[in-house]
Amino acid sequence: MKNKLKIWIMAWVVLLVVFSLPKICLAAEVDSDSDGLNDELELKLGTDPNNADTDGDSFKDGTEVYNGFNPLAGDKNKKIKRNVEVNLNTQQLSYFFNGVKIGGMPVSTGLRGWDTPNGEFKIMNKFPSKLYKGVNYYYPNTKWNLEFKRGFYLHGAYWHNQFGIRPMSHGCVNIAYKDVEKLYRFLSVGDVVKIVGKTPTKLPLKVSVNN
Ligand SMILES: [Ca+2]
Ligand SMILES: [Ca+2]
Ligand SMILES: [Ca+2]
Repeated sequence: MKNKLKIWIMAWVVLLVVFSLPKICLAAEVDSDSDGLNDELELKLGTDPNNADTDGDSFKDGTEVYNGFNPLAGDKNKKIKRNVEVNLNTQQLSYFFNGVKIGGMPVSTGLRGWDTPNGEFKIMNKFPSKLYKGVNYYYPNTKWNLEFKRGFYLHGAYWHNQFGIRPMSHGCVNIAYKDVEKLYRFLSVGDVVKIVGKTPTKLPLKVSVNN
């Protein structure tokens, strides 16, 4: 009898956990005050998940963070730390606000022999549009370019769709147009770009669904 009771209690506990799982997973997606930052991120960043404009400067928390401004500084625009990390092994880029990861995107870095350089760099220049050309390529009007080392950029690429799948470039970090503008708006000259890992050799990293 005692054992039966134990089994019943365990079954109820399992059921409870199973039914509450989707809610737990969903919490990361909930944006209670509709300010563009989910509740979980707001807790990490120290903003109020129930107030769309924590510092009352008329700009929403999410708008401030994703444009690189401090959502807690009012109109004083206190300096905050913004940085990017590109992992060559995984062909993924992550970006951080005050040490908190607030987003990521797949990329295509330099091909073997044209490897994107490892190290810690700083954004030197921002150009909304740029021409890239070489012996076998000519890409005019390329959008959203962030130079992090002389001649090396994080930039949009409209001529392929291999982001997160394989390296494609002559050393730059290629990003899909749907992702790159957000990163361009977020980063300023002087922000840190860290490149880690090694150009992968076993390819593709995942199966392409588009090509
Ligand atoms: Ca929010
Ligand atoms: Ca908020
Ligand atoms: Ca604000």
